[in-house]
Amino acid sequence: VTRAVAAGPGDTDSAAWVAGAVELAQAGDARALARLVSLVENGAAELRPVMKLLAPLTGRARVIGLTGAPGVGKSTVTGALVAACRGGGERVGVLAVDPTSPFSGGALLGDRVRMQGHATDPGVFIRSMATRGHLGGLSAAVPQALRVLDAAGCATVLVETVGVGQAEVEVASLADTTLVIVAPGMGDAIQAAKAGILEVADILVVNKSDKEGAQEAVRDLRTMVSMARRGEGDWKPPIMTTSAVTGEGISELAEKVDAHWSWLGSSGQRDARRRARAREEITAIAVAELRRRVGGLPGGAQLDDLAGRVAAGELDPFAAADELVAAASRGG
Ligand SMILES: Nc1nc2c(ncn2[C@@H]2O[C@H](COP(=O)(O)OP(=O)(O)O)[C@@H](O)[C@H]2O)c(=O)[nH]1
Ligand SMILES: [Mg+2]
Repeated sequence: VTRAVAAGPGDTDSAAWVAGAVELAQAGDARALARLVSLVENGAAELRPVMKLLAPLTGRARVIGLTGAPGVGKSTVTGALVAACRGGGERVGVLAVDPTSPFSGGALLGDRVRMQGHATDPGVFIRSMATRGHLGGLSAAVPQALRVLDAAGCATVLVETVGVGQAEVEVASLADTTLVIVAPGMGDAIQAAKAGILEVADILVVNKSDKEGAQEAVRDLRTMVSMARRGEGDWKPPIMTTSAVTGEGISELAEKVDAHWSWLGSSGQRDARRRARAREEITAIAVAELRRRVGGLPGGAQLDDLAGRVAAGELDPFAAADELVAAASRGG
């Protein structure tokens, strides 16, 4: 059975490899799963047949996003939540999009004691994702990696992203439930508010509650949450306190995540969010594809010609772009 994986992509019979790898991944084979995620990361040619095979197997996983500034404890909270989710026996996936994450390739460098159990637990698949290399960037790679984990039967996937700007707002749009994590005494709450991150939060977490200043952070967040415009029946982000290193507050946090999941279902927001996610995904792929085609037009002669005319004032750049897009749509 392992032969299908050992053969690897690029093999003459890549369709058979793909089918074999998908089957193995579904059966819980971590190596097959890892190789499928690698295909995504590298934007490999096999990606299309993989996604076609996976499509009917997707749509079941619950995606939980965790974001926040470096050092607030995202990875530690993620690890603690993995334990909470595994308590129910379900398979759990972790995607770390934080370059500083101690999760890398299934090996855990940081927080050894808490995470070692997970590293050897076949029910937990952990993977860090690099941002470089993929044409469509993270916004294209992460949703496809999520599809792989979803199809492989992970009931919950936790996605950790470092919170510094646009990227986590994008990744937050992938999640069913987004946790924004802050730590006391870092001015995080205010920074997060400025960066617009609080707006994407479904649950706010003040981690490191064992440290001084936790209550102030809770107060700051409460003020900011109360100022946000919210309609009747909208979800009001609760503010939770945790100490991820001791595990304090983690089960309450896990309960809140469950409560949000239920609300998503009863309010119709789950479907709405997933449609929004699919829209983003399609757009990212289409844009990358168009970019590839425009860049790949024969000899770039048409673009050169258009550029000459635009530079000479014979043609406006919009009309030129229309011509280029039309040509790209005919080709490929
Ligand atoms: N005191 C305390 N330290 C914590 C807590 N959670 C995480 N840490 C520590 O904070 C540091 C950064 O944690 P990490 O999870 O890597 O943060 P990340 O960069 O947000 O992923 C590590 O040394 C953790 O052990 C907590 O609740 N209390
Ligand atoms: Mg981290």
